[in-house]
Amino acid sequence: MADFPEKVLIANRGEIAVRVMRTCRELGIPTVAVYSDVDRDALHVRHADEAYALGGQTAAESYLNTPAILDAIARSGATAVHPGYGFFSENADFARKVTEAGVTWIGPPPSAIDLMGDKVTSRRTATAADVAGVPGTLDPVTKPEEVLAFATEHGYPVAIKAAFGGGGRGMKVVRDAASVPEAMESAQREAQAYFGRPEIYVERYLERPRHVEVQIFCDTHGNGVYLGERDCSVQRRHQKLIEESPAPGLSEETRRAMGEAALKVAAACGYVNAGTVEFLYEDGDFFFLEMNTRLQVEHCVTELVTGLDLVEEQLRVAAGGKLSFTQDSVERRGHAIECRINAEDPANGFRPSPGLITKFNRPDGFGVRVDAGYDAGLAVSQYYDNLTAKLITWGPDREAARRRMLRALDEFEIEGVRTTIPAQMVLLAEPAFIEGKHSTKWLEEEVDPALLTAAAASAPTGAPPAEGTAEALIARTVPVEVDGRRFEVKVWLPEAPEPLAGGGAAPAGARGGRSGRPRSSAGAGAAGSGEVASPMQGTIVKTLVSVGDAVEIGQAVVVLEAMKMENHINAEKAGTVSEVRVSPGDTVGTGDVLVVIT
Ligand code: MV4
Repeated sequence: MADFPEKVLIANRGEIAVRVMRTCRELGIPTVAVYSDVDRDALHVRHADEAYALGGQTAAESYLNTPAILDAIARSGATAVHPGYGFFSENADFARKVTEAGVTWIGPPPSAIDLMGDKVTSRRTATAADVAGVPGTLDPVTKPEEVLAFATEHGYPVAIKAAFGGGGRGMKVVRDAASVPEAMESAQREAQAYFGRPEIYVERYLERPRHVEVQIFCDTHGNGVYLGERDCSVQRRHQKLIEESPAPGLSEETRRAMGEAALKVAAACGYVNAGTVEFLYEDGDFFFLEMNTRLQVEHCVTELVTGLDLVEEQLRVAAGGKLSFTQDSVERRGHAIECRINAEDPANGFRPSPGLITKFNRPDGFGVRVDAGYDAGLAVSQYYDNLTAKLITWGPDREAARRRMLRALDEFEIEGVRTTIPAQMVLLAEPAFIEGKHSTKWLEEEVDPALLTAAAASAPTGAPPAEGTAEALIARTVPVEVDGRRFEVKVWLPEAPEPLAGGGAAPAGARGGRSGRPRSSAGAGAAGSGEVASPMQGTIVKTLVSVGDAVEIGQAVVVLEAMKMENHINAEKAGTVSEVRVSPGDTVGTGDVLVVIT
């Protein structure tokens, strides 16, 4: 058996396609790119030895076009397919089609993808393997009495979740018995609307959990190894912004227990290749959440800490080889942090900021890695996700990696699109992050949104300030303290603000903070407006209200898809829906009125 596949087709785009090609090149393996019409000049096409057009613009027309990709595999003579993450990476049917064509799938067995892709079967699999999820029901609940009985036993708050859902959508937190019936009904309604199945189940609700996940690797010879954990608690709307390894404050004992639990889950689903087992971690306890059956975006922090090339290992294992390391030989050294540099505007609720990149100067230097999917002269399209690059720093300890990240973020110059960089610089300098005390609630509920707005509004973009940012802005130099050292930072603030540092001014664009804050802050949708306008160009996925419905402030009324992200567009005032002007499938532009509330 050969050590590695002979020729690899990468069924993906952007930074992950480039990343896989780099390892292939180092190993002398020829690579094949596929690309959509929009991606004719994309970076991943330039890095490949050969490239095949898929046609189309949208993901469905291109990177999710099974016949076109199978055709490119056949025409190129590729002997293996790497799916990257997203797109087909967790699609068992596609994996089967590749295998049936006599081509190696660089990923887990389709049966493991199926088992772990379903929340109910994955929870059952973990439980059977003696790995506990958050205490909860394994079977769906239908009557309020079942939830009440559970709450009596375990206490409030409890979480009601969609059985066939994911990503936290449709999750309801219930804090007292009186709220149970209504919360159940609403959870069932949302589960039906989002996932087409109304089944719900109940769990104890953890107030401030951290998201800690374990990287595992299994070969076809029965070897399984865990490669340490990553803390991915800095996220908003389930989009991670900063990841790191090791997780701050985790004891060696917990790390080992979590690693062993992750391997039990992997063994229980017959896992092969790279995978990630996610846990919620709170007060020293950890609970199984789900398993991701792919190489993840944040795999790089594990690479920097272990010194192992996970893609090389994927290629080796896919070719039938044995893992090149054992549990005892894995060494972890120092600390790594990753920032996802997204084309998003932190001053406007992190809304997508597609467009032409006019300047792209990457940071450099010791301990700095950039995995970019774009360069100057390339456009970030609304059709794909908005990750432009990953910036990863390594240091001998967390503080060194953190300072290096701040330095590297400061060096990174991107113009033409707005990016998450200013927000990440603010977050990395926040005391809660420095002390490692942050949780999954931190960014959305505890960080002062005015800090993010002000920092982002001051960032150079080479583009005019986005519509809907705070109106009358004036330049101002404010002191910011980082590790007890003062820096003067130039920011744009609304006229007559309070001082920024400490208390934090609240520019006009930033509303009361907290997770439920309205997202549509475009000019037209002034505070309390009954006209719910689209904050961006996109496609209507669902309407969540009908004429005559009563709505509350902050209640989602429409689901809009833009750049592969689903965005909930919320009501800015309470009232009754008098018009719903859109239906699923409609394309809307920025400022279009979607729903009218009177
Ligand atoms: C929870 C929870 C607290 N308690 N379940 C959100 C995504 C979904 N896969 C699971 N999620 C959560 N489930 C209980 N019983 C808090 C979250 C949660 C979360 C989890 C992981 C990463 C980020 C999160 C952000 C908000 C809420």
